[in-house]
Amino acid sequence: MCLDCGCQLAPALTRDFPRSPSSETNTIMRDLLADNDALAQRNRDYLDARGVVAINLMSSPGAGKTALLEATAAALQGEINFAVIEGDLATDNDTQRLRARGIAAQQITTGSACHLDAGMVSAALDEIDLNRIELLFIENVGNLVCPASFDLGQHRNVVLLSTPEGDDKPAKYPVMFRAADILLLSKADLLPLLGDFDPARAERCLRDLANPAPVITLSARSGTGLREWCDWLRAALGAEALRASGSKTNAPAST
Ligand SMILES: Nc1nc2c(ncn2[C@@H]2O[C@H](COP(=O)(O)OP(=O)(O)OP(=O)(O)O)[C@@H](O)[C@H]2O)c(=O)[nH]1
Ligand SMILES: [Mg+2]
Repeated sequence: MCLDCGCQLAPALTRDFPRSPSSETNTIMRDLLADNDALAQRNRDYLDARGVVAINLMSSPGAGKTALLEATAAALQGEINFAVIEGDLATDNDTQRLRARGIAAQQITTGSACHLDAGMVSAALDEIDLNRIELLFIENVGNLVCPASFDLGQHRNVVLLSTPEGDDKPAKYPVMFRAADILLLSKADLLPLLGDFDPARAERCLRDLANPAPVITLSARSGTGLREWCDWLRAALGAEALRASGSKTNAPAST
């Protein structure tokens, strides 16, 4: 149970469980999110001033976020420099994995919190040499619910749905999938073994949420889809550079 975000107090949308939060709870949660949003915008301004584009990677636990970062580092070597902020409840396993491959990584261990927030990211930013990078990945805590509600100061949201999870997840976790600027259907190498994951159905579930984001079927293991993913990253960097040269900073579409 999340002790930080109050998710256990959120109203359940079912006739059998008609629980609604008190007005006091509503006020506390609104204040909490407003404070977070203000700090997130400070993070974004800080990153913009240094020409760094931040990407919030979200998925359920084990969908392949760290494996994707490892494969991305290999694919972009010598072209785009990036660092990673790693979010987990416990251990620095992922940070150690990335550092072993020469990727600059900074761990946040959240203890009991099931998501990162802007304050945690702000503290981690102090530990990263932003002068050496153009791109910052923030690997959020594995969770398909709360991370989508907390702006961190990122410029884009990337959501992974791994094939063993089933193709109906966008329908079941709409808040997360509405927030996606791109959907990666990960572990595509397992498609022939699973037999019942239909990428077209997963995409239809996303479109039913009125989200027009691109969908890439990808495998960090086989390399399928990595070229399209890297092209999307290049386009995001280009778009942000253009925006920074002309106008004000933008939050991702739906945080
Ligand atoms: N078959 C297959 N397995 C994969 C792929 N990507 C990751 N895995 C495996 O999936 C497991 C979890 O991968 P991670 O990259 O640690 O997943 P994660 O999303 O970072 O996990 P958390 O940080 O714990 O949420 C590992 O055993 C990986 O080897 C893939 O493309 N294909
Ligand atoms: Mg990981």
